[in-house]
Amino acid sequence: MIKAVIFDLDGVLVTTDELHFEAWKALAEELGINGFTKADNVRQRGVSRMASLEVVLEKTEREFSDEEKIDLAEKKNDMYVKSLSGLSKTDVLPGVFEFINYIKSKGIKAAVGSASKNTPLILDKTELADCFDAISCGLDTTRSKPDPEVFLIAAKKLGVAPSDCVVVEDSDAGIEAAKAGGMYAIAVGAAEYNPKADVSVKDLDSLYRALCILA
Ligand code: B16
Ligand code: MG
Repeated sequence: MIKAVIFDLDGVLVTTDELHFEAWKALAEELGINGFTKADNVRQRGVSRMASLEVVLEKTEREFSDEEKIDLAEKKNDMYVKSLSGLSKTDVLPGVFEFINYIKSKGIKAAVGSASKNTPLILDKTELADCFDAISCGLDTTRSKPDPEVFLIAAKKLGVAPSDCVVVEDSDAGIEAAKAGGMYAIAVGAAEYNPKADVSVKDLDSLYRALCILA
């Protein structure tokens, strides 16, 4: 029986996926890489900041030391955090508040399971923080999706067995992580049609509307 829904953050709850793309593109351009595209950015979804940097660096012959890579990742994060300054409740994706209220009315718990170390800041700015019973993010983990760690920590914080959890994800790495953790997986957005997902929908708004018709 489903007792909890664990939501990914960027691209599922909030439009910050677009801001990640803009910041990585700006960093790529500073490095003389002009061909950084949305297709490259799809591969950065759900994976850690350092793994995302590698997707950018694949596009240049230049070699970087570990220290230089840390500096580059920090530079991108500074640009990204600056771009979050105007973030507000209006950046929450359609259907999110409604869907969370719906599951809560059924006694189902809600948690966040995100790779992002900026999760607390984003939840605060978008007024989503109080919606969740538990938060698990890049600040809690040592392994990045597709490892299930971030979702298993969320389940543990909720006190719910992994087999009673559903994960909502917009990345292939996240769908893989949910399944590796023994959870159900709902694919949305960029991960829609991922064959490993149990269910695929365009977004949470579509899912919420379908539930309302059936209710
Ligand atoms: P940060 P999610 C992920 O968030 C993003 O999808 C991914 O592109 C990013 O590299 C990762 O967070 C780390 O984010 O640099 O803010 O710590 O989709 O798992 O909510
Ligand atoms: Mg995501």
